[in-house]
Amino acid sequence: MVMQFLRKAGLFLMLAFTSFAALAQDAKWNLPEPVTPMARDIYQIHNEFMLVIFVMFIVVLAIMIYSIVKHRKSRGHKAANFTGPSTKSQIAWTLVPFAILLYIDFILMGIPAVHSIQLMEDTKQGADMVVKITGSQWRWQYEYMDGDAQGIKFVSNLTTPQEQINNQAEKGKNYLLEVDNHFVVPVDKKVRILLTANDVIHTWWVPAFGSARDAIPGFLRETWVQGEKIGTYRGQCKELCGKGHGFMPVVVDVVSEEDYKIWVASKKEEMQAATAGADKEWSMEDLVAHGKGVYEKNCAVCHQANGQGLPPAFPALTGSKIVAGPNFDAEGRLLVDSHLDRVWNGKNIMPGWKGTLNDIDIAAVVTYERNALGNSVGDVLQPAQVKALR
Ligand code: HEC
Ligand SMILES: [Cu+2]
Repeated sequence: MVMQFLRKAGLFLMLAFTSFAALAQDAKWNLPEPVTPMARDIYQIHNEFMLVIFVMFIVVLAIMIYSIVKHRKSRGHKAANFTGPSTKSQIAWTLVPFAILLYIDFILMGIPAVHSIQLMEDTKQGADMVVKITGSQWRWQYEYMDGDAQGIKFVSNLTTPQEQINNQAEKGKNYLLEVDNHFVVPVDKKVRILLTANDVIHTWWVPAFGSARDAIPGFLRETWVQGEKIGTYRGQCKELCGKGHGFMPVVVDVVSEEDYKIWVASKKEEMQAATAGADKEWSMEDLVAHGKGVYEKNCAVCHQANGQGLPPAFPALTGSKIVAGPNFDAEGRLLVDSHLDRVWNGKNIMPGWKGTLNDIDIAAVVTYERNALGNSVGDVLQPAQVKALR
């Protein structure tokens, strides 16, 4: 009977162990390798705390096992039946554990924890540059506030193909952790990050940096990053922020000083080129072609690639009265609740795009929506008309 049970239990344990070992091979057991001073500090106190916890666990468990085995009934031990032990011993067995915990909590763990928190909060001291990061459903926008990079501003969109998300294609290596525009920072420079959000609470989080901070609408919150190792680091929004919560990753390139300079120059050129055509007259074909790309990157998450939306949360653009209506009144003023007004200013969950997209992108996406996705309004919105609104 007993042998049979042991054999079965042994077999079970062996199976459990082998499958566990197989799993363990590619599991990560610790925090990712820290690459900023903040992450290193967090990593260190994490390990220290684990050690404290481990020692406490072993000591308490050892006393328990010893007491149980040593005083078992078969050895002739009997449960004590005393009542009302002396006040002295009561005070002692309250104060001694209290003192031990006081020491562990305040000295062993408290001091390093306070040090770590101070490090996290100190965003200003020695900061080399400032970047403002804005979360919105469901993308991050980066804005360089000072230095050579001042004026650089871009949106970072998920690039994982829809087929991979729908299980129609094999998932890539950086599945849901890849974006079109990486956030680029120079190595060893302290980057002060100002965080806010347009709609709901998001969290900008890169595990290897140790920085995670909520981006809250109406507030400017801060964190900082000082990448010590050149490389690409990936993170995610970790605040449940709606349907696209799992689709707004963070990708940061920590690059050398020279590479950073090259990147700043090329980004500025790119931005100039993107707005250079704002004054010329565009053809409908060119606007629709450009608008398709803008739409798929920025609008399709909610309104769907085919324009059918997901009613009632996200209205269809195909057959929409707003899309079919005029944008300007007879005097050329923007009409309230017109197509362009909705795209420019947003409404409720619909984000306003005037701060995110340039004039060409807005003109193109509006023209696209009016003349594609099953609509054929037949008119063109020129980038110059959008520019005039600014
Ligand atoms: C986060 C989801 C989301 C994204 C992204 C989004 N929209 Fe919307 N959109 C909405 C919602 C929700 C409404 C309805 C707003 C309301 O009336 O309350 C809407 C309404 C609209 C309307 C009016 C349609 C109607 O019939 O009410 C237009 C036009 C529109 N969006 C265009 C765009 C364009 C262009 C983009 C991309 C540049 C875009 N949207 C991106 C959510 C989104
Ligand atoms: Cu989010």
